[in-house]
Amino acid sequence: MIRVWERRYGTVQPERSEGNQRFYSEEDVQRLALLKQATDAGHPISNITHLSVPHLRALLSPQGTSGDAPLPRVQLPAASPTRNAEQLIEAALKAVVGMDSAALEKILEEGAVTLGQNALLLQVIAPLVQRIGEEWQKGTLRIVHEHQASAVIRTFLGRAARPLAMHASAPVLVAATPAGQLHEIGAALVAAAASNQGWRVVYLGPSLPAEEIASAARQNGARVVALSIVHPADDPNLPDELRRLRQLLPDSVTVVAGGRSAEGYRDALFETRANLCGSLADFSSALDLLRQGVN
Ligand code: B12
Repeated sequence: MIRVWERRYGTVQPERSEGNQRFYSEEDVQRLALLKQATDAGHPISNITHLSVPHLRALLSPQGTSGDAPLPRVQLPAASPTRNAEQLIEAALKAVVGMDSAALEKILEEGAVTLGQNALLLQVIAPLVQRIGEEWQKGTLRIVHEHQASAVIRTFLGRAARPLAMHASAPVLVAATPAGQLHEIGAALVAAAASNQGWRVVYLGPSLPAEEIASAARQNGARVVALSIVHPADDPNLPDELRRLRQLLPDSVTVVAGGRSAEGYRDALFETRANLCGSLADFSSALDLLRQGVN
């Protein structure tokens, strides 16, 4: 138990050690128990690890202090100024140019905290991917920069699409790109956006044949299949894939398609009763309507 606590609350020096055995004093054990109570009560661990047993007791007393043990002043780190979406994008681009994956990840995490997940997707990640594409086209960024950035963004979105506490009756959305569509970030973006809105997301990744998408949708009782179509805009096989998918899906499943090249398949999408969705914001509104049973 001490080992588990130590991992969370910092190392406690054992009173004595014999071989692999470590012995802790009564006070060490009390201190760890008090640290746990204090973190359970909402005190950040970084603010309290240095406190002694009497100070921790004082902190946990109903008055928050006790007469005989004045609490030492805790030096809180100075609050750093909040960066807006544009500043985060600029910082993220610097991290991409510097091939600094850790910094890019930190910037995305910062945005999730300061802007919220949904705004992060719409105002930072989507425009950032767009900018990376433009810089790549201009030759300012190389393929390696783009690959590395895509990997970080893809992993981050994968985490964002994982539900924290999902209601058992949450509607299910399957996200994928159809066969031949290798760009994955659009699908990962819609997966994260749907998850933020309380949908249970089954993320399949890129380039899936219609049979596989339909089978995943059936197995999970999906209400929506979201398809991202980014490149190319003129694949002669894709209309057939869309038709086949419609045939294999139950009528109750709505197909929503988006991405910069979805427009290129407008006729096949119309024929298969799929909804063409221009932006992530429209997608969010569409999901709300679908959840209310409006098709
Ligand atoms: C990352 C990337 C790659 C990566 C993909 C990695 C991965 N794991 O996905 C790699 C390196 C593999 C790659 C390869 C190529 N790529 Co590329 N790539 C990109 C980049 C930078 C991002 C792509 C992306 O995921 N976009 C998806 C989303 C984020 O953008 P979007 O389509 O505009 O979608 C928006 C909305 O529509 C919505 N959305 C997206 N999907 C969906 C789905 C639903 C249901 C809804 C509601 C909404 C929605 O979300 C987005 C945010 O607003 C783009 C640049 C760009 N601006 O997109 C180029 C880009 C798509 N690539 C391009 C090209 C040319 C290629 C290559 C041909 C390059 C080459 N010479 O090899 C190959 C093609 C590979 C292939 N066979 O398909 C061109 C395509 C040009 C065109 N006319 O179509 C682009 C636009 C770059 C450019 N400016 O030239 N690419």
